Amino acid sequence: MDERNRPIHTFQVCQVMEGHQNNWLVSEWVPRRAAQKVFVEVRFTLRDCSSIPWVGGTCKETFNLLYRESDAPLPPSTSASSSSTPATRPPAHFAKVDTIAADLFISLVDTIAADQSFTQTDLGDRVLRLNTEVRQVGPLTRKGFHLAFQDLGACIALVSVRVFYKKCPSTVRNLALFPDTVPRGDTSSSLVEVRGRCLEHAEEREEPKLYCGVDGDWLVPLGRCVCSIGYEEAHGRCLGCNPGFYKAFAGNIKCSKCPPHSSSPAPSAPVCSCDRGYYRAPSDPPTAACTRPPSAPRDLLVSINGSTLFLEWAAPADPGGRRDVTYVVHCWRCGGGAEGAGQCEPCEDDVHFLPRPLGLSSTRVAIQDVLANSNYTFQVEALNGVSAQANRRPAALNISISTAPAGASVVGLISRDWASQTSIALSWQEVEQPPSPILDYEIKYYEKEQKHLSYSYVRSHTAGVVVSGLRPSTLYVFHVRARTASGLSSFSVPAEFSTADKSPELGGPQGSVLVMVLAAVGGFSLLVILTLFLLITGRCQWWMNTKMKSKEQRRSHYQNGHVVPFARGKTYVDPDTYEDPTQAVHDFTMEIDPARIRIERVIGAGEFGEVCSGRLCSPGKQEVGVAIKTLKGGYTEGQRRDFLREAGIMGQFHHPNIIRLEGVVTKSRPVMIIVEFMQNGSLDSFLRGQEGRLTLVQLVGMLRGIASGMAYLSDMGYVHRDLAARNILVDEALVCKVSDFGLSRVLEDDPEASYTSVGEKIPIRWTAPEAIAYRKFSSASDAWSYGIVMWEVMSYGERPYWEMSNQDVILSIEEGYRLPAPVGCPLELHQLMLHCWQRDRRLRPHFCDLLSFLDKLIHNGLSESVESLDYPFFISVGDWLDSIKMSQYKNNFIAAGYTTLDSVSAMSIE
Ligand code: ACK
Repeated sequence: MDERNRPIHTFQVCQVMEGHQNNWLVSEWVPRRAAQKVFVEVRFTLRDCSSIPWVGGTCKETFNLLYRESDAPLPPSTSASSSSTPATRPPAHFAKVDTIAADLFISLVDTIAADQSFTQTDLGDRVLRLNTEVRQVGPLTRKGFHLAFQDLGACIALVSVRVFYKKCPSTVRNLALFPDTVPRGDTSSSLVEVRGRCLEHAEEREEPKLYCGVDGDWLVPLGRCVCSIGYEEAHGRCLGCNPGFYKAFAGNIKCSKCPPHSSSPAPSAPVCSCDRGYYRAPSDPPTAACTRPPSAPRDLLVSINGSTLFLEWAAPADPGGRRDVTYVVHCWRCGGGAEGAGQCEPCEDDVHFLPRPLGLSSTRVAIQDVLANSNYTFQVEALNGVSAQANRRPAALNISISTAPAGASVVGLISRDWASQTSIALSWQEVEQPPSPILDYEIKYYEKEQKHLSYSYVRSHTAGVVVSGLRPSTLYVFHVRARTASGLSSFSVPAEFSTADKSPELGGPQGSVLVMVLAAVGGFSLLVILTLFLLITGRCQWWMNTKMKSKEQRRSHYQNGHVVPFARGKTYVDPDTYEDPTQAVHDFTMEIDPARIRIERVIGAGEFGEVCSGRLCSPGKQEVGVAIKTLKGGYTEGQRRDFLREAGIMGQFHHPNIIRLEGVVTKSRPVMIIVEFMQNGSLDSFLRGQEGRLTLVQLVGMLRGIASGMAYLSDMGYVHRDLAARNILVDEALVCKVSDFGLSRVLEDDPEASYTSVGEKIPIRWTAPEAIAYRKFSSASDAWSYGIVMWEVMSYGERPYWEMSNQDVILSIEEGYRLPAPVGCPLELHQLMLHCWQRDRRLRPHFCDLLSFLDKLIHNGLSESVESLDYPFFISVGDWLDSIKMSQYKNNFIAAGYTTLDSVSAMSIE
């Protein structure tokens, strides 16, 4: 009976009175199955020896647990003695698991009964206690094993033996199924990593994993599966969405009700299909409601102003449930007068829509260039994102209008004034009495050979135009028509003209030896006439020519590239052309007695020696402040010549914006060059110290001064070659003067002259590409440098191209990059810089043009100058686009109505 008096079967032994006991009980063969390690739970009772009267030292209080692995049951003889016939010999090859003792013995409070039986119920005051002990056996590798219990003389009853192993049971976690897993059997406690498999209608998000611990517990869940589209999670499984619901994305989200105007009759719908007459645009998400095309636009109105029509309408009453309504405008012209009436032709290609005819999001459009005396019909269609899917014409509204009759053709015969390789100048005659005032002319042209490729357009306010950006040696066809208040006239009779031939050996704009020779002869004749004239009049106001040149003269001067000024007064003489260069110093400078000079302090270091400030006294005159450039001792004759060379050049110039030479000291030591003192030093460092403190008028005034000095130099045929803010000096009244004539060379008497020299250091950031590439220095390359000086001034002495390397500067210029407008720099000044930085040097402005532009800018008042300025350098928007390497946009600009630079300057970001 157990402790609760239930009958139990036991194996028992109690040979405590006899010595040398060795009794064995061996189990049946136990198959191992998946176990690597098994647990053996033994329940038993054991009497303590002291409770048994008269027992000696032979009594034991423990027994041994043993096991033996085998792939099949052992034969009975080996396996054990039977319970009926105790074995005298212990079974072979059993390994000991442990010696087991009882935790709790039967406690005796009275004398024990004589027969020693544990099965007796009448134990009086004795309390029977069952012991439970668990031992681990393993790791096991064979197919099964026997257990054995060895008694060496104890009084013991074995009540039960339970053999088991532990496993992590199959489970579902995060919608993944994990199979039964047996923990590792070795002694290490490392976990078994198990990969889960997603349940039906679920898909893997991150690899699902669990770890099986030694005690059969699942640990550390990782990754997960989610329900596929059309399925949602319920009770740890993925179930299909009900009809009327959908789920468009895999994930742990619920099915959603179908959006408006859609349905899902079957379960597990990934998306709801649109009801009849409703659609989804390709870009609409499945969550979006189904929509339909809009109704027609409303209240279409048309008005006319000159040759421009304006259409306006109201948005459709029903946008179809969408916000992406756009409009398309179709145009038909149905002839004018009696003879053309009734015949209608599409006219989208003949007129210009502003902003465009298709994809309009606003409810208005302007239509330019409508013909006079015509009937136009316009149709405005409303579209939205699903119009393309609705297999029917968009809802539309029509309106018609007749334009007033225009006068007769107003453009006479077109003639060619001149042609260069890339430009052709045209003019034509207006008919005597145009029916209504001519607003401007539209010139259409194309390459004759490629007629069908594309047309280009330019506009002109006068009866002439220079069409530029053309290809050399190419025949072009030109048509001209006038725009009057009552519409466009028809095109003139076409005229065909060719651009000049390319002549790479000469490289001049005219490109022909003949023209060069003629130009030289003409220039010489002009010089002779001018000399005679000057002799007669005795006046030498040569520079007045520049100022008095009419705008037309300047323009033709510009159009023909950089030609030498029409009338030149004095020409610069290069000291190097003297047989003895020191003679030039005598001719152009004044020797000063060093006693008249008082050196006060050193203000800097020049190339040849120190630069000092001091005073110069002249008899009968006030003392003046001077800067004194010295030639340091130990110089060579060559250094002396180079040093004085600058004085020989400077002495030839007399202009308020050129540093004034007071004289030289050559007959005593140290050799000195004395120039006027400029209180604010060099322009670059001056600007850096003034950041943000000068007004726009002051900055532009400084630029004007530099342009004036440079105009003087270029008129004298002098090329500076090192024009940069560091070589401009500033006096106390902020007057800027060009200085540093060390690098300068003469511009020879050739109209196109600029020459190539070799092996000189070049200030890359300030120098024009052709001067860098093949030393082609000219007034046009000085104009490039002037653009850089403008940028330096407007950015308060910032380094051009910042920290870019010289090589990168060269490459980026080559690729068309140009410095952007400095902060706060007016648009027109930046445009002027861009104009100076045109790749084709012939297109760069002359200094006299720069000067007159800046004068205008100053006189028109800088603040409101944008509206009031015209752009004397750019003949057309096309020229300007050419200059900034955006020629491909010419037609877009013209089509959008940006035909003047004024209108371009007023353009908004939109
Ligand atoms: O930037 P700065 O003060 O201006 O430092 C240089 C330095 O001498 C070396 O060239 C200054 N400098 C040169 N010529 C003159 C001048 N005519 N008047 C005043 N400073 C001058 C220049």
